[in-house]
Amino acid sequence: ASPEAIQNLFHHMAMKQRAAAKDTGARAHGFWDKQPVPKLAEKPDQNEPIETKTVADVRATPYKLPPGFSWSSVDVADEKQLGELYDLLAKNYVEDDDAMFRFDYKPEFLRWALTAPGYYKDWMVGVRHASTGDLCAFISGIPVHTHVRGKEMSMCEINFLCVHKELRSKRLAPKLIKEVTRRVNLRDIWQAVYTAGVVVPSPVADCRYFHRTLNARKLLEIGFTRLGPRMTQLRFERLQKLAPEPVIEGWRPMAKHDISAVAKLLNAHLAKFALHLRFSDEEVRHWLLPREGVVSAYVVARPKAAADAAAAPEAAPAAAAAAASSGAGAAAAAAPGLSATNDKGETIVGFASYYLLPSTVLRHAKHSDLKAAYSYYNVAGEGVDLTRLMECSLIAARNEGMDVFNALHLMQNETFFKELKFGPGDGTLHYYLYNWKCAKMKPSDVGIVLL
Ligand code: MYA
Repeated sequence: ASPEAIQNLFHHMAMKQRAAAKDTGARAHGFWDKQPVPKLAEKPDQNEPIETKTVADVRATPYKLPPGFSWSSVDVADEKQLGELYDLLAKNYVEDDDAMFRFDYKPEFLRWALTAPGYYKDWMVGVRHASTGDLCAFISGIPVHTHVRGKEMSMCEINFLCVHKELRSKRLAPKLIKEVTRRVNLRDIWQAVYTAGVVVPSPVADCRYFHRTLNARKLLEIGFTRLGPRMTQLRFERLQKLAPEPVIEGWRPMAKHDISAVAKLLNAHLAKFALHLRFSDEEVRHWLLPREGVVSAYVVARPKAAADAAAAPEAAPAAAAAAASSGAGAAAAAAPGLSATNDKGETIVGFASYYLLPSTVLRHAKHSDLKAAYSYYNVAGEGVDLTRLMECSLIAARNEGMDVFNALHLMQNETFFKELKFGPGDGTLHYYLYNWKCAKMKPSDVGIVLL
């Protein structure tokens, strides 16, 4: 059967999608209309900031909160405060439209997501009830190096905007956004990148979620997936079967001695996309070295002698030189054969990673969680086929007990969806830039995956 024929209805949950009503620009946005972001109807073709200010222009004191609330930077290195943040998000963060699932970012995951190299405590903006001290709202920023259509900038990556359910629709979210903006601006940073399921002015790209079933029975039981017409559970399970172990020779978990090779490979690869981050070795160590239950990462390593034999004599130096540089030109030149040597002299020709983010299954008699792996960064280098690389990731995620593997329709992901039996979800994730105006991008121009 073709993937279309087996197309089961994906009831998802690209969860960042609440109230994604069609927004054509007609709706008034009391807050966003006054922010330095492009209007919804605009079709910009520049590549520049919308407003330019200096630190001296920035308000020195925090914005005023309604009576009874106070600002409180959340110290995620402190177990107690990390636990408070976990509780707020576990009960109040993103749900799907039908309130069947809610993201369950675990404390270890939150610590990883928020203690990025060079992070600032004051960019972890919390709001507490003054009387009880309870954390009731949050937004975070972390520093990143971002490239937008050839311009590199220090930016802030915004995530985890959350207001307690009892405090919704009171315009607390704009307060949080303004306060985090102020704190970011005080460090002389004027742009931000963020994603959301809702449409506000104005997405730079729109990326659909795709899903690959790993545990068919469970996904059917919890209502994440429904069988299409003429499909039985048995047939569905059979169609989703994967090999017992990864199928690429040299596939193994990424280790410390791979960090600099992975950084070279990844930066050379990402330079192909109009929107991407640049990773230092320290950032690769933080974001991509495997952490149990948080992020999994694998390399395809060739022993030194085998790598020499496999590479065409004249191609090897060019590929190595290109991989050693992260410039855009280098990536283009290196496209057919990226590789980099690790600290043990092995040649790294492939890299794959996914993060582990469960959701709580709400009001279900049998199941309490949905274990999901999310495709993160992947590079198919010299002699490695991206589809086979991703097949290995699916197998590894299934072997780690995941129920589903999710991937956005960005970078080159579309090329493997069909063969690997991913199906489209019903959610779209919108990418945004704050205080930047540039031409809208296709999903395949996007090279950033946020957590
Ligand atoms: S996306 C995840 C967002 N979180 C959730 O969906 C969790 C569940 N929901 C909630 O906790 C609340 O509903 C939230 C809104 C907190 C989302 N992105 O206070 P309100 C606008 C941008 O009365 P509430 C993520 O984390 C809305 O259009 N704007 O609403 C990335 C309206 O403005 P306008 C949003 O429901 C976040 C106003 O807020 C979003 O009580 C990136 C209503 O405020 C949204 N997801 O609370 C944030 N949701 O009238 C931007 C609502 O104009 C960062 N709104 O339409 C910008 C860069 C800042 C740094 C810049 C540095 C240079």
